[in-house]
Amino acid sequence: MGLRKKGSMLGLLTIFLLDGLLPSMAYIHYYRFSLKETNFTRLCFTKPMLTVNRLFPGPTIRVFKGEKAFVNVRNDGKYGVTIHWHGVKQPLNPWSDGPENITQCPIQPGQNFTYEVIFSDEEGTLWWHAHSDWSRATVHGPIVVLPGRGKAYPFPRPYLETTLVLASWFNTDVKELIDNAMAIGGDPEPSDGFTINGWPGALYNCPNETIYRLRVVYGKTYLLRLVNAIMNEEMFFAIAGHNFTVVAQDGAYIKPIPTSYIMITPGQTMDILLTANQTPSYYYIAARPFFDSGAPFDNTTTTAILQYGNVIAAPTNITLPTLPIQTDHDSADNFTSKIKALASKEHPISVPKNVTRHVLITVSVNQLPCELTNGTCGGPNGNRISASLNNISFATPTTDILQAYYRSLPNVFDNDFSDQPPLFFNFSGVDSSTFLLPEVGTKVLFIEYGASVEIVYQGTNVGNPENHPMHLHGYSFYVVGSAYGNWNATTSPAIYNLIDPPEVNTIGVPKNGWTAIRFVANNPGVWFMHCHLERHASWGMDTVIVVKNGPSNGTSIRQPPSNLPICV
Ligand SMILES: *[C@@H]1O[C@H](CO)[C@@H](O)[C@H](O)[C@H]1NC(C)=O
Ligand SMILES: *[C@@H]1O[C@H](CO)[C@@H](O)[C@H](O)[C@H]1NC(C)=O
Ligand SMILES: *[C@@H]1O[C@H](CO)[C@@H](O)[C@H](O)[C@H]1NC(C)=O
Ligand SMILES: *[C@@H]1O[C@H](CO)[C@@H](O)[C@H](O)[C@H]1NC(C)=O
Ligand SMILES: *[C@@H]1O[C@H](CO)[C@@H](O)[C@H](O)[C@H]1NC(C)=O
Ligand SMILES: *[C@@H]1O[C@H](CO)[C@@H](O)[C@H](O)[C@H]1NC(C)=O
Ligand SMILES: *[C@@H]1O[C@H](CO)[C@@H](O)[C@H](O)[C@H]1NC(C)=O
Ligand SMILES: *[C@@H]1O[C@H](CO)[C@@H](O)[C@H](O)[C@H]1NC(C)=O
Ligand SMILES: *[C@@H]1O[C@H](CO)[C@@H](O)[C@H](O)[C@H]1NC(C)=O
Ligand SMILES: *[C@@H]1O[C@H](CO)[C@@H](O)[C@H](O)[C@H]1NC(C)=O
Ligand SMILES: *[C@@H]1O[C@H](CO)[C@@H](O)[C@H](O)[C@H]1NC(C)=O
Ligand SMILES: *[C@@H]1O[C@H](CO)[C@@H](O)[C@H](O)[C@H]1NC(C)=O
Ligand SMILES: [Cu+2]
Repeated sequence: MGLRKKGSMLGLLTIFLLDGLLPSMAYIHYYRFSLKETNFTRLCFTKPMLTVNRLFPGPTIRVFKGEKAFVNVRNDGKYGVTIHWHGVKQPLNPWSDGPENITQCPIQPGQNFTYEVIFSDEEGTLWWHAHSDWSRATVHGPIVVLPGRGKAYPFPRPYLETTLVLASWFNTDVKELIDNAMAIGGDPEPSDGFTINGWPGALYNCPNETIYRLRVVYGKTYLLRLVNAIMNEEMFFAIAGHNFTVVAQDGAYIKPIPTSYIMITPGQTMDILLTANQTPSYYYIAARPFFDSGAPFDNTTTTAILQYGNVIAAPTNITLPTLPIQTDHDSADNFTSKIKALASKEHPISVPKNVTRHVLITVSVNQLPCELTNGTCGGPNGNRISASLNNISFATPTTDILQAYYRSLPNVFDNDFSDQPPLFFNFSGVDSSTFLLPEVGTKVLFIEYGASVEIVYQGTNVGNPENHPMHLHGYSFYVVGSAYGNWNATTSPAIYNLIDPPEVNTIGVPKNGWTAIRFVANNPGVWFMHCHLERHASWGMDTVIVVKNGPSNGTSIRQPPSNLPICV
């Protein structure tokens, strides 16, 4: 289970053979994903779970910058599934983006669909995951985007590189778990543990074999591509006895950050350079939640072992790293605030300076009246838990919005998601009742092609406020500002960073605070925008932006593929 040599793909032979069979199409990659229920015994017990190619985490997609991958997904599971290519912009091609009933209907059991995954300016680590009910818990894997062919990293070439995927482990069927929670309107049970590359580690009641080992050679530097595929918790991550340097986030380079820990939210990826220069021994790599709300969460710690290859006997005592305590938002913020775009000559950025479309979106967890006829709901005061953006709790339609928009089908969505919350009050103050009751609807935000957009996400003190990792499909965006309290149109822009803001696809909005993002709406399509905490997304903390077509064919949504699973 050591580091894999760059380019050698142990265990992924079928996939890469296919790739290798087509040398004449060097810049197009072909993958086959076979979704099946698989029995896993490595996690303390046997449990059937849905996996891709019997792997957990699933296979790695590897491309060079700007290339293309065709991924044939064949579903032999029990339920319909879709796959999303998280952080891949898919220029003009929302048809392959994946979220259920937003850009397509699910691939039904026995069916298959070929996604065309179009890379453009992404470079670094991204990931793919299922985007239907909670199947992403087990259906996910890394995407590695290498520098363009013949190009180098903007840091010394590492000796070797590997991926590290953080995931949630549920000792139950995740679809039943969320379906039951939604049926009674309560908080779903937290996961039973976390894993690193599919292994929970030493701190669970498991046999000692259930740990991922990263073997290193003294003196060498390793590139660790970290993916947070966890369902409901943001995570602190550290390596005992070692500092490391973060060099990229969400498929874009950042100014190197030397640090002893990171905070990474679900949906985010971080590329880390680790030099094995400490006393040769065994060291724990560990991750546990950053969770600053009163809601229930999985308060366990997952570990892997960093093992110097020339150490023969396992020491009896292996040191754990010091991780910030779970509620330590200072430590979370201190790390996050250090992240700046690399913004070099080779990797320039282009932050919109002249905003033409201002959008303010409140982010809340709230409540709806119970609809059960035979009992009370599982939320506070017997209500049903809900979540909203601009106090609208998103209702997933039964016809996909992309289809409805492209073919002008009526009664699928409303085009009146507002640029402002319906009401202004002291969002982050003590009044937590104003947005307690949201409106339910399928409202989408229309944006003109080419607009320079600023979206301010404003956290509210409703329900259990917490840090929300907001994710936007079809784009990456610049995080120009973030602070606690209420965003103020006069004073807040004064603290914006328009020089080297990080360019990401997922950003944590601080509890009772705000985060401002900017992007140019140059990718027409129907793009989902949602909290990447899965229970919040299930409760309605979602919306859709529709970026209209530009003036030409080359600035317009492509034709749909002929075999797209459509909603019937
Ligand atoms: C998984 O294991 C259970 C019990 O051990 C068995 O009944 C089931 O058939 C197995 N499923 C698969 C897909 O192998
Ligand atoms: C995919 O579906 C098509 C029909 O839509 C079928 O002809 C083809 O054999 C299927 N491929 C796989 C790998 O299941
Ligand atoms: C598991 O632990 C036992 C004793 O505690 C040890 O002999 C064995 O080598 C360990 N196995 C692994 C894979 O570490
Ligand atoms: C890690 O960095 C801290 C300062 O941030 C320093 O005090 C500590 O000695 C460093 N640890 C190692 C192992 O280099
Ligand atoms: C998490 O668990 C630890 C014990 O492992 C406990 O000390 C701590 O209070 C718990 N934190 C929360 C927020 O529940
Ligand atoms: C392991 O660590 C504990 C506490 O740090 C210490 O008491 C014990 O002697 C150590 N055992 C060995 C074999 O080093
Ligand atoms: C965060 O950074 C500030 C300023 O650098 C420092 O005073 C504070 O101690 C740090 N907090 C934590 C928890 O590291
Ligand atoms: C900013 O955008 C507005 C609206 O499109 C336009 O009228 C104005 O000229 C622009 N200003 C600059 C400095 O580009
Ligand atoms: C209420 O009715 C539903 C079916 O409509 C059933 O699944 C559920 O168990 C019932 N709950 C109680 C508390 O009786
Ligand atoms: C998606 O639409 C189908 C009908 O086309 C419906 O059965 C399914 O429940 C919808 N999914 C969600 C998450 O609402
Ligand atoms: C924004 O800040 C200015 C200057 O401090 C203040 O006058 C104004 O009332 C604030 N606006 C809101 C909506 O709080
Ligand atoms: C429109 O653009 C697509 C690529 O997005 C291309 O395949 C097609 O040929 C173009 N059509 C015309 C009429 O230019
Ligand atoms: Cu959230």
